[in-house]
Amino acid sequence: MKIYFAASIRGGRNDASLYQALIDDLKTRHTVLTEHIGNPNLTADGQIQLTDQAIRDRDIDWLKAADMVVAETTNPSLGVGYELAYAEKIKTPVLILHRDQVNHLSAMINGTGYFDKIFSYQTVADALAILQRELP
Ligand code: 6IA
Repeated sequence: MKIYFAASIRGGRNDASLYQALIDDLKTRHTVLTEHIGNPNLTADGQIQLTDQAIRDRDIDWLKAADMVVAETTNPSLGVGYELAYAEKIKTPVLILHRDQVNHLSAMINGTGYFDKIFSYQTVADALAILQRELP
């Protein structure tokens, strides 16, 4: 399955190593179109070769090509919110991983009936178990 992994970039990179662990696990069974999201060298204020428009257009092309979106939403991100709404609009299935003990998921995501696979977790091991169960 082709997976679009979405997580915070300019929203903050505190969880970058967590994203990398989730992507590494998904890659053992699936194709991850956006594996750069876990790259520790990708910083919120880093230098980029692409314009913001090119980044947005390339990401939307990948989103349209994906069979599934997996989003880690604990660190709030406007980009991830946009991608989730886009996935809803084009009816791509979505799985959301969120650490409720860190903060509450936006009502705009939690309150959208389309997002029916929202999993609260605490540890990386919990998140990996969810991915292995839901996306074998
Ligand atoms: O608003 P955010 O930046 O937190 O949005 C993050 C989401 O938007 C991710 O799920 C990505 O799919 C997408 N996104 C945002 N920025 C980029 C990017 N480069 N490259 C790829 N996807 C992106 C930004 C360059 C960086 C040095 C600031």
